[in-house]
Amino acid sequence: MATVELEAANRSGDADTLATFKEIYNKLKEELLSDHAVEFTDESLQWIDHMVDYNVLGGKCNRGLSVIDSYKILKGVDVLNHEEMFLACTLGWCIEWLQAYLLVHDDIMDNSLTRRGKPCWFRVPQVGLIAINDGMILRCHVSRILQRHFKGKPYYVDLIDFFNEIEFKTTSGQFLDLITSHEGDKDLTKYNMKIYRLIARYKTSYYSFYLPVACALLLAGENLDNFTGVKNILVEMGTHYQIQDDYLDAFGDPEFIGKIGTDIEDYKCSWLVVQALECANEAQKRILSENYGKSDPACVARVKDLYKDLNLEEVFRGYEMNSYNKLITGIEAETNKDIQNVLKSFLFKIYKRNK
Ligand code: DMA
Ligand code: MG
Ligand code: MG
Ligand code: MG
Repeated sequence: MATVELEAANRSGDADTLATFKEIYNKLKEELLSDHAVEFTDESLQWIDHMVDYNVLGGKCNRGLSVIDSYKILKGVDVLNHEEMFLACTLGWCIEWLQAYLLVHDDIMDNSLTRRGKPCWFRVPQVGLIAINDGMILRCHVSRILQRHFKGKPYYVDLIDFFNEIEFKTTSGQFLDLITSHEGDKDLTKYNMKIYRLIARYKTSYYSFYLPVACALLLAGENLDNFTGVKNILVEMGTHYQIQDDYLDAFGDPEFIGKIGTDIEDYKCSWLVVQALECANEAQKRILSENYGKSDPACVARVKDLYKDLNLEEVFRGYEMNSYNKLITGIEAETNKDIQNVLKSFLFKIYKRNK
C-alpha cells in the first residue's frame, strides 16, 4: 500500500471492521458473564456487566484496532478470514481490557475526576474503592479470554508470558511516575528529559505501541526476538504519544479529550514542566516551585500562564514535527516494506491528534 492510501484508509476508518470489532466485544463479554469458574449472583453479574461496559468502552480503540490493521498488513490482505478476524479482534480487546484495568487504577492514583467524558469509575458513588478490585477483575478477564480462545495454539505460552511482561513494564512505569512526583519530596531540580523518557517508555510505550504490533506478529507466526528494531521504533512512538498526552493535559479541551487534566496538581514529571524548567529564568523557576503541585486553581492557572509566557505551545509543535520526521526516517530504514507499513499506519493514527 502506498503511503497516501495508507493515510486515507486510517483517517476514514473502516466501518465493517469497527462493526465486527464491536460484535466480538459483546461475545467476549457474554462469555465472561457465563464463566462457570465462579458462581456469581444475579446482582454481581449485573455489576460486572455494567462495570465492563463503563470501563472498557468509550475510548478511541486505537490499540485494539491496530492489532487488526497490523495483522492485515503482515498477511498482505485487505480482508481476513473469519477465524483470523476473530483472533485479531480478540487480542485487540485483550489490550483494551488491559488498558481499562490500568486506567481504573491510574485514575485513583492520579486523583482524577473524569475519563472518556464521564466520572472516573472510582468517583461513581456506589463504587468508591471497590474500583481497586474491579480493576483486578478486568485484568483477570484478560487471562480468561486468552485461555478460552488461545489455549492449544503453538504461541499460547509466548502470548501469556508476553502480556505478563508488558504488564510488569507498565506497572513499573506507573511506579516510577508516582515515586518521582511523591508528596513531601518536592524537588523540581530532579525533573529532566532523561527521567521523563524513562517514565514514558515504561508506563505508556510498551502496552500502547509494542503490545498491539507484537500481538499481530505472534498471530502471523513470527518470533518477536527478530523484531528488536521494530520494538525500538514503537517505544519511541509511545514517548511521542505520552508527550502529546502531557500537552493535552494542560492545553487540550476537557470536553473534547474527555478528561480534566491533573498533572500540575499532581506534581507530575510532565513533558511541559521539564520544558519549562529548561527555558525558565530564575524568577520563572521560583514561580514554578511556588505553584507547581498545588490543587488551588489559582496556582494551576499561574503555572499555565507561565507555560504560555514560555511559548510551550510552539515548543510542542516544533517537537511534534521533529519527532515525526525522525520516526519516519527510522521507519524507512527498516528493510521490510510490510513492517514499514505497519509502523506508518500506527504513526498516522496518532500524528497531530487532539484527543
Ligand atoms: C497513563 O499516564 C499511563 C497509564 C499506564 C494508564 P497518565 O496518567 O498521564 O494518563 P491519563 O492522562 O490518561 O490519566
Ligand atoms: Mg492519569
Ligand atoms: Mg498516571
Ligand atoms: Mg496524562
